[in-house]
Amino acid sequence: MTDQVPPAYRGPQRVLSGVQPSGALHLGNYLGALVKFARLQHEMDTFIFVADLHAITVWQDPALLANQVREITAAYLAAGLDPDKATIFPQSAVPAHAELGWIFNCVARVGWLDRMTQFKEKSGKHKERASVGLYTYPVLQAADILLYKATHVPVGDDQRQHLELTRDIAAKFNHDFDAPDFFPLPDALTQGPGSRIMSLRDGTAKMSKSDPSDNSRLNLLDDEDAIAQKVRKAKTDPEPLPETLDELKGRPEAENLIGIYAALDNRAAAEVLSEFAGQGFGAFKPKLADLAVARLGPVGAQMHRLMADPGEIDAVLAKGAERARAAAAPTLAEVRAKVGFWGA
Ligand code: AQP
Repeated sequence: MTDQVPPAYRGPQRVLSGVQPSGALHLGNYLGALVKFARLQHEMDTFIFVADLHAITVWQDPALLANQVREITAAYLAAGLDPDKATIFPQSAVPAHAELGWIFNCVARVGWLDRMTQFKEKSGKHKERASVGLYTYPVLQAADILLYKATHVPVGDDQRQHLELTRDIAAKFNHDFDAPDFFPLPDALTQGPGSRIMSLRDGTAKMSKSDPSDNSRLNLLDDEDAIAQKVRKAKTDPEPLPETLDELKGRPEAENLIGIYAALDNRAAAEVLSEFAGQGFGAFKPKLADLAVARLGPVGAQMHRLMADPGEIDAVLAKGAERARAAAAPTLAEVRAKVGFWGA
C-alpha cells in the first residue's frame, strides 16, 4: 500500500473510522483507534461512527444494542472526541451505508472476499454457519469509508487487509464507471504505538472483545483493582528484560507489555526498555499497572459520568446523524447516476 493519496484524487482530506458496539471496549480499541481519532479531528474533517450494522453480523441482544451504541459514544467522548469538531453518529441512522454497500457487493469479487483472513478467524471451524453479513462485512466497510470519500482511515493493524480491499473496490468502481478520480484510494493509518496490542494471556493473539477470558484484556470500564490484578496475572517469561528491541524477539508476551507501556506513556519502546533493562517482571509489572490505572482510570470515570445522562449522548448522535446524512447524500446521488438507476 502506498502512503500517498493518488494524485488523481483532488477532493478534501477526510478521516473516517468506527468501532462496533459488540462488547466492552479494551485497551487495544483505545490505543489502536480512539486515541488516533481524537488526534486526527484537529487535522482533518473527521467522521466517526458506531458500527451497529457491523455488530449484527454476529448475534446482538436487541434489548442491549442501543445502550451499547451509547457506551461506544461515551468512550469516544471520554477519549477526547469533540462533537463540534467530529461528526459522531450511529451507522444505522444513515441508510446510505447499506445502499452503497449493496452496490459495492456487485463491484467486489468473490475471490477477493475469499482471501479475507478475519472472516476465517471469526467464522472458526463452521464457516457455513456464519452469517452472510460476516462474510461481506469488508464490502460494507468500503461503503462506510467511500460514502464520505474519506482519504484517511485510522484503524488497528488487524484492519489492514480490509483497507486494501476498500482500495480495490474504489479502483474497480472508478474504472468500471469511467470515473478515474471519483473515489479516493484511502490510506489506512495503521502505524504508531498501540496499533497492535496483544492479549495479556497470549502474546501471539490480538487483544479482543470476543476473547472468552476477561483476563486477556484491560477494559476501559475496569476499576483500578481489576487493572492492577490483570497486569499482575499477565503471562510473562522468567528472563529479565533485555537492553534492545532485537533481544525481545521470540518473547511475544514481554514485547507486548513493553509495547503497551510505551504506548501508554507516549514513548518509544526502545526508551522504555533502556529504563527497565536487567529488571524482572516483578519490578516492571507494578510500574505498568500504575501507568495503566493513571491513563485508563480517568477515561472509565468519564464514561460512567456520560452514561449517567443518556439524553446527552443521544443528542450528540442525533446531531451527528443529521450531519452525516447530509454529507453522504451527494456521493450516493452521484453513484446512483453513474450506475444508471432510474430517476437518478
Ligand atoms: N488488539 C488491538 N490492537 C490495536 N487495535 C485494535 N483494534 C481492535 N483490537 C485491537 C482496533 O479497534 C478498532 C475497532 O475494532 P472493532 O470493534 O470495530 O472490531 P475488531 O477489530 O473486531 O475489534 P475487537 O475488539 O477485536 O472485537 P472482536 O473481538 O469483536 O473482534 C479497529 O480500528 C481495530 O483495528
